[in-house]
Amino acid sequence: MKFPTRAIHAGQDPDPSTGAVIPPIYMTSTFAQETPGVHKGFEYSRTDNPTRQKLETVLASLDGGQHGLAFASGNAATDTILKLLSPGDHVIAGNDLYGGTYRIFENVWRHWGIDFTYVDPNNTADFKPTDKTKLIWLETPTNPLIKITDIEAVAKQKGDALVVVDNTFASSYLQQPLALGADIVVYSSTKYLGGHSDVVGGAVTTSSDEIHERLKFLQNAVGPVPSPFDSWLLHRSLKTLHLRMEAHSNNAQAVAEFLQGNAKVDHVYYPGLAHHPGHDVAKNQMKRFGGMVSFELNGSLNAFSKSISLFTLAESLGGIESLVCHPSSMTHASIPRDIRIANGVKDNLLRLSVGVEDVDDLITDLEQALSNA
Ligand code: P1T
Repeated sequence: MKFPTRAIHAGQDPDPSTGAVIPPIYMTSTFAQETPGVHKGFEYSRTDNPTRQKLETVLASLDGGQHGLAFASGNAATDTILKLLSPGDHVIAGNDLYGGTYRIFENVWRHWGIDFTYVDPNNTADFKPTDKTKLIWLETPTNPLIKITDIEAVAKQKGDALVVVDNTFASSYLQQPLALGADIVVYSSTKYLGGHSDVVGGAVTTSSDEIHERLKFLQNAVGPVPSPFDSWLLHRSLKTLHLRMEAHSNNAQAVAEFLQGNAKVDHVYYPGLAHHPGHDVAKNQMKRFGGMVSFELNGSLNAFSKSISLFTLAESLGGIESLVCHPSSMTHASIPRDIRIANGVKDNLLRLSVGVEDVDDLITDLEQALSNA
């Protein structure tokens, strides 16, 4: 079955006891047992919950994977994957990635003896593992510079290391990392999967039974699980993912082209623009170029922020409403300034999460805010 059909039907059979077309939210922490160990498949909601299980079914299906796991946040999902490692192991990651991921790597896991090396996301050869490399961590498109890494090329040279792809910016609809050779896909489902800025969540998919067993063990043993209500909200959102991603991509392309010609804009980062260094790779590995556009402002940041009205100044991304973020003071403030600047995240960089409002209204708003900047 094709993607939209799976998005709407996977894990969504009508409720057998009542016929409800939308299965109810199983808002329960525990489940009755007839005699010890005799039950209907569920014991305790940290271990498993029917609403979460339905979400995990559709997550796996949309990624073309065998298994899906839902987490309480994207960071919780990232942290759980890192628990697959042992002291002395080495990770290679791109040098442009979400500030919170960098913070988990450097301020949580380095302390436990994991070594991290950061390389140029554009350069496949830099991701070649050493003997100690156990994970290759790709974020593509990257946050916030929207760089593109060739997943298939990195997977071909991975040796014994596992390739993890943070697919948050693309979503399952635009990019299928498992089919390109990745072992694990991770999401902040707070973003496009959720799509309405009303839920924080994370997700992991894989086709490996062994990896799934280890992550499922950690999910239960440590407990970073989403509530039944959050699981239900996410499942509802996934049914329109394909429609939203098409609309985000259309709007972002138009916004990027508009920004490119504006005197108050120094540089535009969007893989749908022909000058973008990752344009050709993105064309191959993504269905569309997505909804995230970054640019360097040649003007007053404060005046721009005060003038812009349809784009809300806020962290996060991927919702139907447009947001603007200043990475150096917001999402990437946990990266030391010298490292951030060396990696190309300048103080005048702004990141747009282009929503699905009318695109002419979005461009009119940007035009007036830039003229005031
Ligand atoms: O916020 P949380 O659901 O825990 O997800 C973390 C995360 C993981 N990976 C990527 C690529 C992300 O962008 C994020 C979260 N990012 C933001 C909050 C942001 O505004 O960039």
